[in-house]
Amino acid sequence: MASDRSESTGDSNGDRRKVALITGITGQDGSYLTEFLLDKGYEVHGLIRRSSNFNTQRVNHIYIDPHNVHKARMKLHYADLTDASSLRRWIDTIQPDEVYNLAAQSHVAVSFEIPDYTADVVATGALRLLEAVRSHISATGRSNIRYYQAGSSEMFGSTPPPQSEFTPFHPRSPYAVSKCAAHWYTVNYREAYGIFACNGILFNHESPRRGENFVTRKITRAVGRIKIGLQSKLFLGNLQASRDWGFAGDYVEAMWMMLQQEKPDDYVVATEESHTVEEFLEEAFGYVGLKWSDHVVIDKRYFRPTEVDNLKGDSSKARKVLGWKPKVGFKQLVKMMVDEDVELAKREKVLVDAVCRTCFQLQNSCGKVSA
Ligand code: NDP
Ligand code: GDR
Repeated sequence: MASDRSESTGDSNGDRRKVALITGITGQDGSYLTEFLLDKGYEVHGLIRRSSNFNTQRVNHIYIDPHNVHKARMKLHYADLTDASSLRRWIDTIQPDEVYNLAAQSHVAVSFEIPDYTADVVATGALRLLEAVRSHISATGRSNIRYYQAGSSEMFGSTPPPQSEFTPFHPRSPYAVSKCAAHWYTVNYREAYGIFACNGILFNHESPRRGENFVTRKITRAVGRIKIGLQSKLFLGNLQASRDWGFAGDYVEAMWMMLQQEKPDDYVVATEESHTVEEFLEEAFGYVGLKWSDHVVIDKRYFRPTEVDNLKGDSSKARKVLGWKPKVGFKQLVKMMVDEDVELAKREKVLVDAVCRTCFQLQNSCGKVSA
């Protein structure tokens, strides 16, 4: 399945292609980052974990059969952040220039249900990957390898906004505590071994590819289905939490920019604008002419044992040093997600109608037989 480094064909002028290794390639950010790096001419290797169903839906559209060696620049390999040997093996085989650690059990509420597993993947998983990079450098002398750690605004937790690189962490969930550990492992490997390792402290970023159990996508999926008549109610938890929501496509560019600097460092990436969940509801339902209060039902099940009330980033360092800024604003983001989810609901409706028609015909023919 894997190609080794000697197969990296390089571009037409003979320069060797840059090689990136991405954990979490099947997730929202992994898919956007892969598109971004392929556009830049990289060869991209993604680590995927085994699942009983295919989990590559977000990257299927860019996948080319690896037997087509001249065209296939994205390659997938089985590994897991809980399996240190698989991480070291792929780093040795692929010999990447850049490693992006995006894999995580990334759902905050779920982390209260499976804290031990969350810590194993998010905290110790990052340590395993850093250690694989360190031992690979030590064995090969390839010291120019660069590492990106997907940090989160959840690390700030209950510390009031605006949150910047100087804001103290006060994590409020097993997920956030684990991300803090991963953050400090990254800093430690940079200081102890001189590894080019960066922490991106990214605020919430969304897209039509967002997992369906995160609040923005849960809302836009419901808006689409309610509009098309497939659903009437939407069950939610705390509507007063405030988040700094940006577009995932913009944020993966910041990840790459961090690894192109002369020196490794940590950066906050945010839109610097914050909205409550209720404001998101207002915007999303309002956009298709619906009233959110006619459909939303509060369900205690979705409240968390400890909540993060208010996140709003100060990304002035990223804007100044990296030259990064977001291109998609709040209203545009909501519109983009609702538009896609209305289309998705329409396609669902066609299927539902077809199934209903078949059932109706079957019932009729069964009726005739039994009559
Ligand atoms: P997703 O939940 O969409 O994707 C997570 C990815 O991690 C998936 O590819 C998943 O695989 C993979 N994964 C999960 N467990 C393991 C494991 N044990 N071994 C290997 N791979 C695993 O997350 P996002 O794309 O939204 O986020 C990317 C990263 O950025 C995450 O680390 C997240 O915590 C962090 N982050 C995200 C923010 C956001 O707003 N989106 C903000 C700040 C940080 P599978 O597809 O099989 O489930
Ligand atoms: P978050 O995102 O916890 O910020 O983590 P999520 O969309 O899950 O929650 C945002 C806020 O909405 C409130 N909420 C609900 N949340 C969900 N999921 N489902 C509901 O029904 C619901 N009702 C209200 C939550 O309480 C919360 O306040 C995301 C993840 O991508 C992390 O991996 C990432 O690190 C952070 O963003 C930055």
